[in-house]
Amino acid sequence: MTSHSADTSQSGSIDHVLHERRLFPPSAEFTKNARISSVQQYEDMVAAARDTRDDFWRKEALEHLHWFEPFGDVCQWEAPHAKWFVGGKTNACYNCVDAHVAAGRGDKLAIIWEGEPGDQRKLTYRDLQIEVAKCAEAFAQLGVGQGDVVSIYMPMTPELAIAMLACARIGAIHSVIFAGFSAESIADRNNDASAKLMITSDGLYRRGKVLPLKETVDEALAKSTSVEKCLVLRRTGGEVPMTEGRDVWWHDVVDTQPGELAAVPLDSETPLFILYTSGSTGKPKGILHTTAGYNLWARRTFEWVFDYRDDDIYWCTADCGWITGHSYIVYGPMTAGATCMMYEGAPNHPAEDRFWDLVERHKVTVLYTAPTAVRAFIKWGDEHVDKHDLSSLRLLGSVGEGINPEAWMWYHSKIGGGRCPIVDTWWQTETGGIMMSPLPGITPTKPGSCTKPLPGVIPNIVDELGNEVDSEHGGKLCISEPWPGMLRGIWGDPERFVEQYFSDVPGQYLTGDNARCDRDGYYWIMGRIDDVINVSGHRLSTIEVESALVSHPHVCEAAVVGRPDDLKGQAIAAFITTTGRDTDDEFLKELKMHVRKQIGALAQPDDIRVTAALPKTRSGKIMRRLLRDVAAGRELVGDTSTLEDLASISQLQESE
Ligand code: 6R9
Repeated sequence: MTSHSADTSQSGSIDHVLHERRLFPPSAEFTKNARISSVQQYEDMVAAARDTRDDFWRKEALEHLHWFEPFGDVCQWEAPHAKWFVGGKTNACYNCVDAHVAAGRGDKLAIIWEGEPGDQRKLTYRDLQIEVAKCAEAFAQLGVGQGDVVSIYMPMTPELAIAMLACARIGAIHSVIFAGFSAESIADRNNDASAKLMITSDGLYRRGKVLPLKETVDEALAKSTSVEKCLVLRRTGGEVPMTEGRDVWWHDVVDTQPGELAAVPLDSETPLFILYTSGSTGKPKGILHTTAGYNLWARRTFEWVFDYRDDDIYWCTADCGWITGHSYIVYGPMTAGATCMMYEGAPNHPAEDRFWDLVERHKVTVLYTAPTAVRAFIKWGDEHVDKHDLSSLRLLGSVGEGINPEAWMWYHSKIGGGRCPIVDTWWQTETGGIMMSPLPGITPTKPGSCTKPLPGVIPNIVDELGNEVDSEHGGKLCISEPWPGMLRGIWGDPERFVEQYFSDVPGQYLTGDNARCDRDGYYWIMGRIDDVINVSGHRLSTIEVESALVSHPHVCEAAVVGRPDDLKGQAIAAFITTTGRDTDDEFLKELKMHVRKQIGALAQPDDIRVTAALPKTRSGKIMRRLLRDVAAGRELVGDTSTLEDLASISQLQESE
């Protein structure tokens, strides 16, 4: 291991992250072959993107996207509204698929897929082109055209990527909904986006069981006012109800098409997709990304950060229901022409070594996963890793939350054999792609830091009032200049877009994260500034969960906070007051199921505590800070003088 260790005895709590000083430079071997192989090269790119922004991105766009018609202005920026590659015509599906076939690379594998039961499929870029064209042809037959919204609620099968790309092919807008969300959540998203078509499957495999999807979709469609048709993929072969006139099978309407429809030239700013994510209010917001800028950002950040090589077998373990799956399973790697692994199921089925078995058998070279998964692997024990030959790996990535130094060290030594650089990538649904990350050939890494901004990203740390602060001290993280992959809006809510992201510091994008920057210019993300919690790398707003709890007839009031959890990063702790009904274990179980039904399994509270009253300030605000301490089992700290009901706090502590 190439550790320049200043102090290797530290463990990795938040405090320790602040004192983390270990430095891991890339090996000379890695640097020699890397795409970006000198600090000078990086600094030149950073300077060019900053000082001659339009020239830099003009060149990038001309080299790395296909243009049916040339663009004029590179960037029109009237904060907070950006237009990139103005007036040009391109197509994200063409860039991902057809461009490779046209360039004689049609035989290259695009997707190596494995289902949870062990079934396998391999699709070349040419295969993908035909499948995507068929799917787009079926869309036309189902009355879906440019500008229509298509909701996708599917397992991680190739058809999920095919459906996304088919939308891009004709200018329909996809809205992928993670296949763990409830019928309520699907209906909310369908209605908010006025989705016209819904795509799903009979079910999916998870930990050896078949989970039904179609039934959930049926329940959602009963409440979705705009959806006209439902396209159903047969995955598990289970019996599912089909509604006459509305539901059609994939094998009937997609597989029977000729597969010839060409990609439609689309204006650069054509909406590509909506992806719902949690903000600080209860209502998830539909983050809007458009075609050219997003596509370029996804491709270039993929190539830079993952040091992409033609012979890589790249595996991002995310689900396409999240932004990571959009940018780093589909749009980034496919535009680059990479061979992508895709896996349907759980990491511990049939046993805890499934990932390592996949890496060994498919000779995965680049692995991109989340800290919550790394923590689970640590818990399951090294023996599952030791059984497998992981020598094909050359680079490891992390995303979703900060990676604790212990998890970083384990990932580095146990999975990476001490030889693979780790890229800890910081970014968001809104940013479209990675914003800060080590470049694996040049950046010495510090466990727990996402290191430095990529070319074109200008971070700025401000205080409560929006004034620039000493960045070593830390503050709110903003991005002060536009970048091609930035969100273009919140679907149907232009005011919220401005208010949420661009009003704290006018003209600058507010990320919602706190960060500090150390003397070496390394950034450390310190967590959210708002009421968003991060459960296993998934964003949830506390209010969303509170609203679900309060919608139960026997819950009067609810306060939800995150508490530290070894595996999930944060677990959900709920405090409630009730109508006085018997609050036994049965009731708490019922409440957990209720939240599950309202939002989905990932929002189910880990603990629910019933209390006579919630601690509030005199102005009636719930004192979340105190509840966070109670939930974490910490001594109460800070000022409690404004507490309306001190008794409620002591009662909460007793009930632990
Ligand atoms: C890509 C993705 C975004 C929020 C973000 C931040 C947290 C993501 C991180 C990280 C520290 C990292 N986050 N990556 N925090 N280090 N490497 O996860 O998007 O689901 O929108 O979540 O996740 O708090 O603001 P999204």
